[in-house]
Amino acid sequence: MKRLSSAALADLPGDVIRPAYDRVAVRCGVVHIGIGAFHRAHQAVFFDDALNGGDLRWGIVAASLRSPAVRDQMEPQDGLYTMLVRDGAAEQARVIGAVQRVIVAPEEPQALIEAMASPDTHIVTLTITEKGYKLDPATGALMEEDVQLAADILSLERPQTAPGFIVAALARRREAGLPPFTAISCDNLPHNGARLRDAVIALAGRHDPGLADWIAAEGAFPQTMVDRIVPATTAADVAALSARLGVEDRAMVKTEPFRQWVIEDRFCGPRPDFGEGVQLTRDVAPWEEAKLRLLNGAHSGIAYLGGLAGIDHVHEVLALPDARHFVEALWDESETTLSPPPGLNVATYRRALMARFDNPTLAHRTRQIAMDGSQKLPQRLLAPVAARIARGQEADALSLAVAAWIRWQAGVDDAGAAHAVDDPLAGEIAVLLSDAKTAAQRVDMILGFGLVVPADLRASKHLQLSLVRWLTALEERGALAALRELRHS
Ligand code: CS2
Repeated sequence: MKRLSSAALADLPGDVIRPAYDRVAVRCGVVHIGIGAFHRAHQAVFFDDALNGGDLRWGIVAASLRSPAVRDQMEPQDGLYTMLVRDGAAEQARVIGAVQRVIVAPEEPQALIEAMASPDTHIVTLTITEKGYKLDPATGALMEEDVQLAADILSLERPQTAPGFIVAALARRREAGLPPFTAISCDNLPHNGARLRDAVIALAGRHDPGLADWIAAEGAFPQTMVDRIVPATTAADVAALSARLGVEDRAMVKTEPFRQWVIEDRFCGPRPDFGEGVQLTRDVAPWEEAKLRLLNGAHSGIAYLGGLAGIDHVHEVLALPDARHFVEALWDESETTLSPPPGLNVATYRRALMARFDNPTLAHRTRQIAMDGSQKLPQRLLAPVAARIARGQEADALSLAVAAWIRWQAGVDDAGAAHAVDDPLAGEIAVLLSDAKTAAQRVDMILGFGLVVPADLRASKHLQLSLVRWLTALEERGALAALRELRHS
């Protein structure tokens, strides 16, 4: 079957939305690092909106820091891909034209630096996942023991990390007398802008203190909250869309109607006139905290409990007898730790979230969300636990979610089926747990693990008891029984 391409656009079925602008006239004002499905269904769509609105400065040069897979999918398609928005029976297909070029950074590091150093580039966005920032979670200092970062500390000839590429490109811009670009982290991390700024300035300082000062004075690293559920595309999704389009689209993404991007209004250069779905604000933190603790916190709980029960998708977990109660109980606890921004009605938000989780056509896999738990747990679950414990409140539902993550580390579900623990710290955690003989010992080992658990939680007797209770329930009776016990406790 022929591939989706510029030439194929005219022959697509009439109900497929396609770029309303001349792609040849587009300039690339954006470089994106980490082009996965989330970028293609989120930031790229907002820039595509700007292009559709007639401002042709906002094309994207995108980069993968590791694998050539996305480049190999998109290059034969002239950078085009379909975004399929699914909601129950309704499905809308839109071809996104914003991505003009994809660079595989290890193959062409200079091409990526040049794109970022181009006078056309005003914004660099990043989705490099929680583990891409290379900062020690406990101290906030550069993770010098990280092999790739260590290489970038020695030399920026061929950078390997996102902060390395940014520093190399900013050095070029400074030499050329250009202003810095605005660097926007789009990862689900608290204070994501500050983390990126810290990593970039610390790394720049290792190479050239003058450069670090210039970045600190002239650069901008707005904080953001990003939200859109984007499940990984499956081969069946590609086959179904190909049948509908009459051409094959190997770079398609599927997502929900909802989309939100809250951006701190701190740019050091031009930005598009963002439209629907984007909010510019002075203070992103309360938005981010609410989203991380309500949406992502529930997601992680659903992923581990559902995964242990052998259930593949989020909407199927919610069909279990006691799962909705668990989610509501977790939200009841987390909600008390928030300072919601004006404009966020938490009750309405919770109802909308439950409906989003229920969307059956998304088929969001519990395994996908279970990935990288060690990087996700602190901001999603442990922070609200700490806030409640500090006030002498219990955190039963949150503790059950944390215990389910501990149980997940064993690599087998309740039926004895094996799963891989996909996590950068999986090896260290496995070693840590290997000597523990009882649930209580496992909890103690995890509570003492400073890379995940903050110091102020370590001494909490209350948390320790609660985790032991839930881990024992999970190990002895399984996730479904634990959910039932939470409901009746
Ligand atoms: C999910 C998120 O995989 C995960 O960890 O919780 O990707 C979630 O779908 C997004 O943050 C929604 O905006």
